Amino acid sequence: METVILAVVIAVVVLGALGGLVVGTRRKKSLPPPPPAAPDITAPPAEPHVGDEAETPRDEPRRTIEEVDLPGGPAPTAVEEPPTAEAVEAPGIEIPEPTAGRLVRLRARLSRSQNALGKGLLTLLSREHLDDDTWEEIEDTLLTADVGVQPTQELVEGLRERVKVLGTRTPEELRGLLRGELLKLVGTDVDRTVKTEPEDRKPGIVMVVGVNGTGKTTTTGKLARVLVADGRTVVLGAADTFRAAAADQLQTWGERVGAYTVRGPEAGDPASVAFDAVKEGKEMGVDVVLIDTAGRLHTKTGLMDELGKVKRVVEKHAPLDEVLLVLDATTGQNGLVQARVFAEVVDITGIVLTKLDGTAKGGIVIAVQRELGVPVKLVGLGEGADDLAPFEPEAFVDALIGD
Ligand SMILES: Nc1nc2c(ncn2[C@@H]2O[C@H](COP(=O)(O)OP(=O)(O)OP(=O)(O)O)[C@@H](O)[C@H]2O)c(=O)[nH]1
Ligand SMILES: [Mg+2]
Repeated sequence: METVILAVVIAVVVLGALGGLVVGTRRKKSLPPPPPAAPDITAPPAEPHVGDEAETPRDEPRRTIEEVDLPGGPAPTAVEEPPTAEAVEAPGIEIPEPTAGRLVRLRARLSRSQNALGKGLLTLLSREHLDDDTWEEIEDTLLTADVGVQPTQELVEGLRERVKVLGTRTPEELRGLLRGELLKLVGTDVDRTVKTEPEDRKPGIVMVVGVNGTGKTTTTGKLARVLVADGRTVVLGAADTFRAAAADQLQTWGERVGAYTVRGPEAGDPASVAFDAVKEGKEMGVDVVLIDTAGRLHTKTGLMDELGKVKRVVEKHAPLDEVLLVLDATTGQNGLVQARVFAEVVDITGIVLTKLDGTAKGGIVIAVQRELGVPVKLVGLGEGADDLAPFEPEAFVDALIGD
C-alpha cells in the first residue's frame, strides 16, 4: 500500500516537473514580442475602416487550444488565447519533407510534358534533313505544349540559327542546344523565392488567389508545410467564407503541421477574416501568415472587386509580401486570360502552376511568365501533401528533355 502511494507521489512529482519544464520552455521561447507602440494592437477593437461590409463581428468565439488536437499532456491549461506560435507546435505533428531538390524528386511526374515536348522536339531535330516541313512540325509541337506563339517563334529562330552553325548534329549536341534555348525562354536570372521574411514584428504576408478549383487551398496547405519544413511558424487565414467546408479544408492542412487557422463566420466578410488573420499572426509572433481566398471567375466583376478589397484591408497592417496566382496548368491558354485580369486587380507577384503532373502542356510555364512578366515560383506536381516544389528552371528543363 505504502509503495503504491509512494509511486503515485513520485509520478505526480515527476509529471509536475515535466509539465513545468514544458511550460517553462514554451513560455521562454514563445513570449510574443512586448506590446509594440503601434496603436492597432493596443487600441480597443482594431477597425479596418472599410465601410459597411467590414462590420462582420470579428469577435467570433475562437477555437480554443484544446480543439487543436494537442496530443494529451498538461499543456492546454498553461496556454492562454490566442495561442502562441510555439503553443501550436505540439509534438506528434507531421514533419514535412525538406524542400531542397523536390523538383528533381518529382521530375517523373512531368512525363507527359516530357514525351510531348522534350522527346518530340529531340526526335524532330535529329532528322537528317531539317526542311521547312520539319521546322513547321517543331513549331506545332511547341504550340501544342502551350509554349505560346511569340516564344515559339523565338525558340524556332534560335534553334535554326544554332543548327546551321553546328552542321552535323550528335544527339548530345542537340540536347545541349535545345536545353540552352529552352532555358533562355524559361529565364534563369529571375528571383523566384517566395517572399515570407518577417520584419519589425510584422509577419510575412502571402495571399493566394485564382479561379475556382485551381488548387488554391491545397497550395496554401502545401506551402504551409514547405515553410514549416524550413523552420518557420505559420498562421493560416481562411478568407474563403463562401463555404464552411473551405475553412475546414484549410484548417485540416494546418493542423497536420501545427499551424493555427483563423476563420470567420460562414458567408462573413472575407476581408475581415484576412485582416484578423494578420492581426493574430502579429500577436502570436509567427513568421508568416498565409491567406487562402475563395475561387472566383475573373469575369465576375463583383467578386474581383471583393478580392481587391481583401488586399486593401490587409494592407492596413502592412504591404503584402506575395500575391500568388494559382493557375491550373491543364486549362492551357485560358489560364492566360485569367492571369491578366487577376494581375490588374491585385498585382500578382508570383505564379503557382498546379496539376503539371497531369498534362502534356508544360510549355504554359513559358507562356504565362511572358504574359504577366511575373515568374513561376512554385509548381504543383500531384495531390500528395509534399507535391509542391519550388520552381527551378534547370531541373524543369532537364525533366522535359530527359537525360
Ligand atoms: N494532380 C494534381 N491535383 C492537384 C494539384 N493541386 C491541387 N490539386 C487538386 O485539385 C483539386 C482542387 O484543389 P483545391 O485546393 O480545393 O482548389 P481551390 O482552388 O482551393 O478550389 P476552390 O476553393 O473551390 O476555388 C483537389 O482535388 C486537389 O487535390 C496538383 O498539383 N496536381
Ligand atoms: Mg479553396
